[in-house]
Amino acid sequence: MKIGGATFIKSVAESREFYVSDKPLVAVVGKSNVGKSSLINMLANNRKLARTSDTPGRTRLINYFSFGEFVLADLPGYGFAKVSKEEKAKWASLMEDFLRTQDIKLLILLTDIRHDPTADDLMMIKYLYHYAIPFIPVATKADKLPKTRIKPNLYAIASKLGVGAGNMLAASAADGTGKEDILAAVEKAIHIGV
Ligand SMILES: Nc1nc2c(ncn2[C@@H]2O[C@H](COP(=O)(O)OP(=O)(O)O)[C@@H](O)[C@H]2O)c(=O)[nH]1
Ligand SMILES: [Mg+2]
Repeated sequence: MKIGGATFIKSVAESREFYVSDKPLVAVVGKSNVGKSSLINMLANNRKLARTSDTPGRTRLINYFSFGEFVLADLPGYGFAKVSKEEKAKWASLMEDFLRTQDIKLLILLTDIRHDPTADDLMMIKYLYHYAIPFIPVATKADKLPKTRIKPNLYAIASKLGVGAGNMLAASAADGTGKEDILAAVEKAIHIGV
């Protein structure tokens, strides 16, 4: 699938502001700083579309982007230690509402290929199975590993997430690894009826 000119739609902080459209919805989720916004920019061929940051935990909003054939939601990251209890509760209720009520055709679950999945990643997987949300696990920042470490790390992460090793994708926003595979998964998911 070719992406021609993705654009920002809006940011929302409340469930009642969720973006409604007749286009299929795809979402990206993962811990703060894992590379969600960078991955979105890679898919869009536009480094300036989603704001990326070296400081984790800045995005407390859902950012929606139009990718033409589909809408992509950049979900607020989890696992950032320095947020208040109130903020955590707000995040949890926003995420729960989103996962429970939005018709998500595909969710891209990002982890860092250099690290074991976190407790929050495992919790997210549980939610995804519970709400029967189609997802692909993607391990990003693959450019930070020597080539020989990519497959072993990918398989170790798959095993810890409890997903099929063959379904796990490696990605890198720095060198474009995984872009075609992710877009192919999106295309397949958005064309499966309803
Ligand atoms: N080397 C490398 N750095 C990355 C990659 N993806 C993200 N980063 C860096 O990781 C930091 C966090 O990225 P960002 O996309 O803002 O993460 P988010 O909080 O999940 O949206 C930024 O400094 C990015 O430049 C990648 O694939 N490779
Ligand atoms: Mg971000």
